[in-house]
Amino acid sequence: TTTAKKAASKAVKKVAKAAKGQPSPAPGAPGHGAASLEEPTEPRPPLPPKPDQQAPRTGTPTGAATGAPAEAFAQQGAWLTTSTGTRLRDTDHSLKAGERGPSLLQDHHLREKITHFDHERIPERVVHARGAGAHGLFVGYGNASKLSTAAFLGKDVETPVFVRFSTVIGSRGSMDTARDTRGFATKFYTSEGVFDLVANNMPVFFVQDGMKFPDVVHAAKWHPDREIPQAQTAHDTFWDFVSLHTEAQHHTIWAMSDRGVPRSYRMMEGFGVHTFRLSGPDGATSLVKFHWKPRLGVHSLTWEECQLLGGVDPDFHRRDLYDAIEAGAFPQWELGVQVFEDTPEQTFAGIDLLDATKIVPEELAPVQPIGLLTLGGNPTNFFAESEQVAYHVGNLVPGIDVTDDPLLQARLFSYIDTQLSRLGGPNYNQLPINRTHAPVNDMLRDGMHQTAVHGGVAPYHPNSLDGGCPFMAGDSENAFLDVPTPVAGDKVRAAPASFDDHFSQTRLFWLSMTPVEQDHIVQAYTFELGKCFDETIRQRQLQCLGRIDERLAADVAAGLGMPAPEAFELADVTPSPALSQVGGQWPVDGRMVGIVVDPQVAAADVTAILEVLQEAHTTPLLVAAHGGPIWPDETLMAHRTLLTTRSVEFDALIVLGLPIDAAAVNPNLDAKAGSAVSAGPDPRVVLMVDEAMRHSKTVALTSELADVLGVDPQAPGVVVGDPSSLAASVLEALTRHRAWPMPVPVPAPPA
Ligand code: HDE
Repeated sequence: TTTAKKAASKAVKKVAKAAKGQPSPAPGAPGHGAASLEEPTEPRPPLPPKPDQQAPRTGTPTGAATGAPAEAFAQQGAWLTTSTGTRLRDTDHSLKAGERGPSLLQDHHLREKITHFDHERIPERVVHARGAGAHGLFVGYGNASKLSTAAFLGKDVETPVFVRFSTVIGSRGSMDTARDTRGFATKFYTSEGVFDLVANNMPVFFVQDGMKFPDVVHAAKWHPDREIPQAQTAHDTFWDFVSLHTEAQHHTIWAMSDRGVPRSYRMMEGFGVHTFRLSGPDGATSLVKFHWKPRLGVHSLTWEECQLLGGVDPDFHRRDLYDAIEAGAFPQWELGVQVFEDTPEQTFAGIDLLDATKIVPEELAPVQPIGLLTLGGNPTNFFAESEQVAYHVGNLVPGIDVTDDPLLQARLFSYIDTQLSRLGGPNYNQLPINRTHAPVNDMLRDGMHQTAVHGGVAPYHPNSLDGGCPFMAGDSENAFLDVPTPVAGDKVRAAPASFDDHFSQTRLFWLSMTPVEQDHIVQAYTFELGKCFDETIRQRQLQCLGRIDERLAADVAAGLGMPAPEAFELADVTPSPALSQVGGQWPVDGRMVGIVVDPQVAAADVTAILEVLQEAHTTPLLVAAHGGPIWPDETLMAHRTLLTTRSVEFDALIVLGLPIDAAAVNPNLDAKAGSAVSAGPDPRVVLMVDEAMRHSKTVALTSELADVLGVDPQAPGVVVGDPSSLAASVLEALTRHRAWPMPVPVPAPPA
């Protein structure tokens, strides 16, 4: 009736008014999602917008707005509409000629829905397709203000950022734990415009000249005929290229080292790779290399973990980053610089600063911290933020300029060019995630996906019709400065002689590794070359290894069952211990601890362990025989079961009980174990412990369980004790990441 309708409408308004300004409930919280199993069909007052109906977040966790008119994008109200706001009464059926008849061409809702869906995907990035982003805040220490006028480096200046981590080779859906270089790109929304530091987790690059970038990428990506292998360099074309184009050997040894298999994005260093030029308030310039240093230290997975995770949890790094941020274990990095005098030679200690295949050892030029980055917010929408973010090495701010590094020069062209096919036109800087927080007054107009409505009639300079606006800024208005540098020489396609040394720093890296890291490098080369079919390619790469180190070449040759290469004259280099990631003690925030329990374990012991671990900002997960409550009269629930987890998910294991999955036992497992139920522990528990130990993780357990599982209490990483003491021991051990050294068998060279 009309009265009922009026009453309903009044109620709607009242609720809407009360709800205005209220944050909508978080996913999983009461009020969010289904309260009953039935689909809600009763008309009801509009609720506050669901998260996916809210305006895309155009600000950052710090609350800084990007300037996007949020309301213009808002999704509002309780009723389904077309994209043009007309309310709809049905979205389940096409408009048909009769219930069993054909669909009608006039069905505008069907066409809109399907057409939009048909175009939901955009081309993936040509490299770095697979990635994950997060919002954060950068705070300057102020000590770089004498080197650079960049405002965001000022003391206590807070700058919102968006960081995207990535792998390089795989497609968007490939596994996170591939052996690969990782991208570490940061967009600083500074008061003076956007500054992008588009970095990697390795300080050197495969090629010295951008001209060679398509070559190395074509070689590293899948074979063009079968599009395999995905996300890996373990195949002929990659090794064909790097063994011929030997400037790639330095980056290759980094990729074969533990740096190629990070434990977490949170535990990686970042490197700007190129040398940049800073200009200070007095006009003085200096050359710098940028470094990100993670507060949690640099840590890696083992290769076997990577391979298992590729199946068990292909999203391992993405999940790790998201979960750590949700849990409040905000990852942090210090930004640092190595500073060099801006001399005409642009060298330091004989190292060519324009050669992106060279590092400057930290022992020669210490990394000086200049600010702190904290990642404190997950994206609201993966596509709108992590996918649409567009980095560009040419997004610079006053006080930071580029150098003549020929790799960087090509990147200056590539990063905006690639967005044209990826984001569909030249207006991608208007996308919310790319918008600067500084006022924009450009004269760029029109084009695909133009969302601004520009006023005025004179988008040209000079003009009188707009009163001459916009005006050119000078030094006093903080205009960007292309630092004037002298240029001379003939126009040539050539590289300087200093670019010819491809092996001395490669050897330096090898010699800087501890034995366990060297063993991992040997294993990695052996694995990758073992996947190459062409004998010549393997031989050629063995020769390259011989030019790095005799033992390296001999051990890999032995693993391949091939003769070691002849002896080469080796460079005399001083190792840089700073390159090793073994040693030291680090915070344990966000580490995963698996706790294996059964109903015979005292629930109070488990609760006590959980408290200690949670207080230390680690994430303990209970592994039990089945889902749901573990003890009939306790609220503690299993987080994982023997079916849903594997040791590789955890940094450490605490084994308190022996769950037996009596009901669900897989017949194959049964057959293998000769009835898992009656003949001792479930083979999956045995496997978990065995794997964790093989990966040099801490395994903590009671002495009775050590007996039952046949675990040697003296083995590296094994902690035996009362349940009450185990959590503290695990936390202490985790500060060192693993119980190195782990014995990695190296096959004896053939006689
Ligand atoms: Fe990139 N690179 N790159 N690169 N790069 C891209 O830009 C390119 C290089 C790096 O999370 C592309 O938007 C050339 C070095 C990262 O969105 C493309 C050359 C370093 C990311 C491109 C290099 C990087 C990219 C593909 C040699 C470390 C991901 C999609 C001259 C310092 C950014 C895109 C993100 C992405 C070109 C070399 C890092 C095609 C031509 C050296 C972290 O423009």
